[in-house]
Amino acid sequence: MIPKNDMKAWGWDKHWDDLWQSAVDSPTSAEPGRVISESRGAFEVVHPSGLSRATPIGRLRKKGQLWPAVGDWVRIELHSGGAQMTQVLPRRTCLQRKAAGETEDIQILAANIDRVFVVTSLNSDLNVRRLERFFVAARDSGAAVSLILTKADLVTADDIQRLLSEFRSRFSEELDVHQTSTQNGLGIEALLRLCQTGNPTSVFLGTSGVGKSSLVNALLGQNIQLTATIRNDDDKGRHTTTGRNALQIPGGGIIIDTPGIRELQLTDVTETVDEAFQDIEALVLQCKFTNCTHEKEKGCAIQAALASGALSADRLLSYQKLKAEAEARAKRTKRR
Ligand SMILES: Nc1nc2c(ncn2[C@@H]2O[C@H](COP(=O)(O)OP(=O)(O)OP(=O)(O)O)[C@@H](O)[C@H]2O)c(=O)[nH]1
Ligand SMILES: [Mg+2]
Ligand SMILES: [Zn+2]
Repeated sequence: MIPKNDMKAWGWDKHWDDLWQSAVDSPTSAEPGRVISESRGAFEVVHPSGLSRATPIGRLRKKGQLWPAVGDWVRIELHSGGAQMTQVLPRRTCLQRKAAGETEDIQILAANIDRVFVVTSLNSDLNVRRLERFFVAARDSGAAVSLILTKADLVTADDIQRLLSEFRSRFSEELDVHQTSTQNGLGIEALLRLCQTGNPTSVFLGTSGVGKSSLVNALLGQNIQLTATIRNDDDKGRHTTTGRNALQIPGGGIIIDTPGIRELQLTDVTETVDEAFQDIEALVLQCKFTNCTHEKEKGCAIQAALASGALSADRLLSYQKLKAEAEARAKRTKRR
C-alpha cells in the first residue's frame, strides 16, 4: 500500500520509528498517527491511510497514561464504527500549564514541539510579568524559544529599538527576537526559514489578538486560519481561534496555532525559574549569608544590585513570585 499521507512531512522520524517498534502494543494491527487538531475535546488524527476523527479510549485517563494533545503521536485503530486512539507515545517535549481554576490538573498546550514562539504585539501595553511567565513555560517545554514582536507597522522604528533593548535586558541578551508585520511583510521570510529548516514543529503562544493566526496564514501563504476583523487594538477577551491546530507549511515544517491564553499558571518548574533568572541566581550566590532573605542583611548582593541599578525591583519581584509559586507547587506534588 502506498501511504496516502507522507508521515515524514508531519514530523515522523527515526526516533518515532524506534518508539513505535519498542513501546507500542502490537504495532502491526494499527497505524501511527499524529494529533493535528483538538477542539472541545474532539480530536483529528492524520495517519498513513487518511485523516480521521478519533476518540481516545477510556484507559488513557488512568494515571501513568497520557491523554492526547495536539502534536502527539498516537496508536490509532481504524474500525468501521470509527477510529480510536489506544496509546499515546512518550512525548519528546511538551508545553503545558496548570489548568485554570482550583484544580491540580495540567493542560497540555502542545506536544512534541521543537520551538515555542512567544508572541506579543508591539503596540499593546507591555505586560512584562505575563511575558516572563510565558518564557518560563516555554523554556520548561524542552523546546527552543523565540520571541516574536508583531504589528511592527503600527509603531515607529524608535519605539521598536527602545522595546528591543528593554526585552533584551529583561529576558536575555541572546534572546532570539523577530519583528513582524503581516501588513507589510516585515520579518515573514526570516520566520518562514526558521519554521521550515529541518522540518520542525513550532507553536505560537500568546494572548488573544496579538496576531498569531495572521502569522500562521502568512507562513502558509493562504488564509486558512480565521483571524479577527481588522482593528488595531488587541482586544481583551475576544478569542477568535478556539481550537488547537497543527498545519503543514509548504516547503517543510509544521506550525501549531493556539487560542490566546490570558492566564498561564506554572506547573512544576522550579529549575526553569532559576534558569530564566540566572542573573539573580548568580547574585544570590554572592550574598554573605547563605540564608540571606535579601531584605536588610549585611553583604547582600541583591540589595547592592538594586542600589546600583544593575537589577530592577520589578524583575526581582517577578522572580520571587514565580519561585514561590513553583516551590509551593513542588511541595503539593510531592505530598500526593
Ligand atoms: N496592523 C497590523 N495588524 C495585525 C497584524 N497582525 C495581525 N493584525 C490584526 O490583529 C488582529 C488579531 O489578529 P489574529 O491573528 O486574529 O490574532 P490571534 O493572536 O490569532 O488571536 P486569538 O485567535 O484570539 O488568540 C486582526 O485584526 C489582525 O488583522 C500586523 O502585523 N499589523
Ligand atoms: Mg487566532
Ligand atoms: Zn541577599
